[in-house]
Amino acid sequence: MNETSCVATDVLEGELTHADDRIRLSHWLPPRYGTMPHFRVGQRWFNVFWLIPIAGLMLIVGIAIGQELRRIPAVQEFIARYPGTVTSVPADYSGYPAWLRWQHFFNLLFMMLIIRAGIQILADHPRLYWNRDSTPGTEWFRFQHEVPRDRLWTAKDDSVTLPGWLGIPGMRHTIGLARWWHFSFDLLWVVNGVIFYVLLFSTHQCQRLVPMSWEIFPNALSTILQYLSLRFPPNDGWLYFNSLQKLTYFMTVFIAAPIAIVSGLMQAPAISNKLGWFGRRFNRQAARSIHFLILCWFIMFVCVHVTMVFVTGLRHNVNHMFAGLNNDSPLGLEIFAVAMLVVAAVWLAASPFTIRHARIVQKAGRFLLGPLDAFGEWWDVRTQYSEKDISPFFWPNGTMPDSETYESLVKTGFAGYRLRVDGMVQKPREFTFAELKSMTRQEQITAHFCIQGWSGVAKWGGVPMREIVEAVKPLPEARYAVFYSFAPGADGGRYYDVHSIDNMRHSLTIVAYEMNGKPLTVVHGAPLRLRCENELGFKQVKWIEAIEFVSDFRHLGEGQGGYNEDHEFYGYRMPI
Ligand SMILES: Nc1nc2c(c(=O)[nH]1)N[C@H]1C(S)=C(S)[C@@H](COP(=O)(O)O)O[C@H]1N2
Ligand SMILES: [Mo]
Repeated sequence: MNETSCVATDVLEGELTHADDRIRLSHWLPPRYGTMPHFRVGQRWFNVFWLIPIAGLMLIVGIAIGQELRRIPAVQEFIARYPGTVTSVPADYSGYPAWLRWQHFFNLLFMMLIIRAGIQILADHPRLYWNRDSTPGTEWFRFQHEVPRDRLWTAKDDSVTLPGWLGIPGMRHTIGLARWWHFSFDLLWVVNGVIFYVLLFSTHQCQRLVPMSWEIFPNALSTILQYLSLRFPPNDGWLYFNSLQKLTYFMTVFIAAPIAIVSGLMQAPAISNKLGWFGRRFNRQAARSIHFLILCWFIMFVCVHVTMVFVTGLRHNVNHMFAGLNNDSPLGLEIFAVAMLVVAAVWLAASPFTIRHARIVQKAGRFLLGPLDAFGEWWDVRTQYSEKDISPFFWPNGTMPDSETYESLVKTGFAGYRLRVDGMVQKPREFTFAELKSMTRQEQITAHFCIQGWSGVAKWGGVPMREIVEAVKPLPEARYAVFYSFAPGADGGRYYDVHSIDNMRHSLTIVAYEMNGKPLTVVHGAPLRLRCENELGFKQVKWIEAIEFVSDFRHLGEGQGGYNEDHEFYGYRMPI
């Protein structure tokens, strides 16, 4: 090795930049607005907001039909026979105990944050698909224009700005922060939900929510007729929910919530890639679409539920759920008002706080979720795909390299490229491109999960990382591998990312120089890019210049374990 074309990684270390602990407008992606949400039927796109007048019209016509129907004697008999409430099961007389009232409040507070952060996550790739690939034009839902074809359009370019009162924190491409909110409150919401399930079934409260007889169905139909005809059934909420209520609550608590959890987890590369056929069948895009439809259900539920609480006797309803009383006292209204003020305060503070204290949000989220991420990473990936699954389109992403060194490598077809591997190793080394290609060539067809939400299947060919690890022999203290890119990150300074050494020894971790049977293109990371299949896309460093083994990464850059971790507040471990 007498050439000196490679830079030692301690020099590269010095080139890593520090990052702000808050979001500064001048350093962030400039705002870009999308479109109104649209859904596609066949070849045509429809604005979602058309559904509002359509629903209004259907409601008006429904009321007229309901009133006509109630004139018919047979319908009157039906309603007399099935008045709407199944009382044949014993009523629960314990009213609304404190645990139930607190859990209801926490649930609504957590759901508000989860929904807002979820919409922010969606805004990072504002398109939904049913197919496994994310080919532009095949989406069924979007709030973004068509993908331009006349220029390089990365997934980051595609992200859109939201109003700060809606998304958390609203600014474009703040998915790193939105995910901490979403996942942290998911965890709290699941804990709240598990406690709720346990208490529900260890008290008589389960009788409120769980249908115990088939009579619930005719009674629910009867309730619909009564509501529609605007002659409401009596509100006996202290003792019983009517059948329609009961069914709706049951579906929300016992069907929608579990589906939300499963469809959320199925979007994780580590989990999806571990599950073999199940992960292949319920691909990430289908899981995302289902997750979104459950969001629609929750939003609809909240709208209808709140409306009904207001129009069927607000004072009594909030006395039940907020004060635990069954009388005419004003206490329920007062507690309800205070609860709503708390919700409004959290609502208003969430986005400004996140922008000002981004690093705190990241650290708090990591504190809460760190152990779960470790669990996620530990799953042993095994899902591979076949040639026919290869996606026709694979979104490009990231900031392209712009250095002269890199340009000159491109001009020579990477003939002069050398991969430097050093740090805490017994045998620091440089590998020429020819040497890398003469090592074991491993091919794998795997799914790529970008943090933003798109995915794609590609065939990758390259050198197993375990072989490189064996060649350089890391010292026992070495715990991580740092990948340095030729390219800068989005806010200047060098792109880098850190991986655990265990992941580097995994049989499916390779440094790839081929994609879909052809030499890797510049856009997708030539000459060399990482594939580590239990982590998200941003950890698959492209345009690799060097690899360094270290015992710790706190001294690198801002110390968070990678460029996007430092600058965009992502988590270092991202198996989900
Ligand atoms: N050097 C570097 N590597 C990078 C990025 C980047 O910005 N710079 N972006 C990452 C992200 S966010 C993704 S999703 C994948 C995208 O790989 P692709 O362009 O081949 O689809 O590359 C990752 N590797
Ligand atoms: Mo990504």
